[in-house]
Amino acid sequence: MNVLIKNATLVNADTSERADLLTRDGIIERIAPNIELPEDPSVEIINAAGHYVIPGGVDVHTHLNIDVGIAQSCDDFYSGTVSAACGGTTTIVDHMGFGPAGCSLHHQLERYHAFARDKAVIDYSFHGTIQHIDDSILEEMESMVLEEGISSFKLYLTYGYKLDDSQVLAALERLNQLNALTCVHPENDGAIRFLKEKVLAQGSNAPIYHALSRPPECEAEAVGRMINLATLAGDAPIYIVHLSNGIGLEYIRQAHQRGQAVFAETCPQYLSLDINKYNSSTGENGAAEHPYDEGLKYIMSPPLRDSYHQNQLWQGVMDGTISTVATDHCAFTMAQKRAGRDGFQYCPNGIPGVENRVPLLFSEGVMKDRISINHFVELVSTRPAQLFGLYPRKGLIAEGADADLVIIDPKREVTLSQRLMHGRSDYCPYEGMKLQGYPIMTLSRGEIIVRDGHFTGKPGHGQFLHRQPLNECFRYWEK
Ligand code: DUC
Ligand code: ZN
Ligand code: ZN
Repeated sequence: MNVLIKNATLVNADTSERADLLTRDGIIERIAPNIELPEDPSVEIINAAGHYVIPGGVDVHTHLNIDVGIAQSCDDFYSGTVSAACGGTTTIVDHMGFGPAGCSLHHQLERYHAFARDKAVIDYSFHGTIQHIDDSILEEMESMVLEEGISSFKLYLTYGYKLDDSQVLAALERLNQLNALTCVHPENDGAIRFLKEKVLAQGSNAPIYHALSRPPECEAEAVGRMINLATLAGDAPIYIVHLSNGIGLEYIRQAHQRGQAVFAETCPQYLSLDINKYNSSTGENGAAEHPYDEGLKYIMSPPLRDSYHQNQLWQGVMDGTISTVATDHCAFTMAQKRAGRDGFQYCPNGIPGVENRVPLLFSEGVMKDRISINHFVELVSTRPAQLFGLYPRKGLIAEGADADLVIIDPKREVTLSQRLMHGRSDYCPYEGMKLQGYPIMTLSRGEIIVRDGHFTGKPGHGQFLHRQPLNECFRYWEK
């Protein structure tokens, strides 16, 4: 399929331009002020007058097919990528889950290739997952980066496979040598254990105690520690995932003032939902069956914070301290979440969101005048593509780039609801939220895969993306 988009406003991270755009064989072939209608009758003509055309969204934090020990997430690489496409995302980089204790990096990679192949409807890659450190893992990292195209790795400071400081240093040093980006889930494990035991000993197991036993300081301490460890490891660049609080944000700001390459991601849930969700006993649709059910929907780590932190995060987005907005999409059904009726500690952590990111940031960010449309494109597409070795093939509207394009109608009003979503979770965390502007068409490598909220693509269209090592310009911080 080839497409001619007429009368569009093409938006990149640094420019907006009124022009026509022609795709051929999955690539953007031509951009010009007025492209003549081609003789070829197979070219579909789309009039995009009054709409924005942006490079397809790049969500660098999803968890599809993940087994979190107490539950298996409900979205696989088919349902999760259909949902992504319907929300204007055309590339994901999935955080692989943990494999058996002691397994190699390649073990998980092969499992995830098998999960995604034949299922994904948009292009995809994976972050490596570091569950332990030894000589063989450090050795294996090289072939992961150079041969497999996996140029970023995630490590955890909490959960079952947390690394201690010496292991973190070994990982940072090695990944830095290989020009790979280290992503970190920063929460102080010991502090959480202490606080959790305390609330549970008091018999306090309602959803709100999930948040109260993982306060902002637990996350901020781990952010600060990572910043210092990265310096000790020879100025290794780091990427902080799902930043949810203002204290950690301040540490990142200070690191930037020293020129340190610390990149931060936040997520729509931390910008638009707050801690009061855990105390709610009624949802949008009236009384819940059990007093905990509404709060359980929002059990995730780190948890939702209060409005102070929410405002700080918006400030960080607006002033550029935060580089990307991703989702941490980790979807469960209410039946799975209800395990937490016996206590928050039994509720699988995570929420759906891959379909909501682009529209939510457009509406809350651009339409509410917090960020420019170009800055929005930078946050949801260009900067994630650059940091994770996908640019300029992804994250850019230019001749020669992949024709991954999303058309947004700024006049379209949508009230978010589970009924409109395409994933397998049976609730939407943003139920009832009114958005101004919405994606009306998604193209993946020139194929129209979503028209007006209807998925028209096919499983297996998505290709694995062999990613480049970290670009030299991201070895230090420069705005
Ligand atoms: N937190 C994570 O760190 N991963 C998956 C879901 C969640 O809530
Ligand atoms: Zn995490
Ligand atoms: Zn995650």
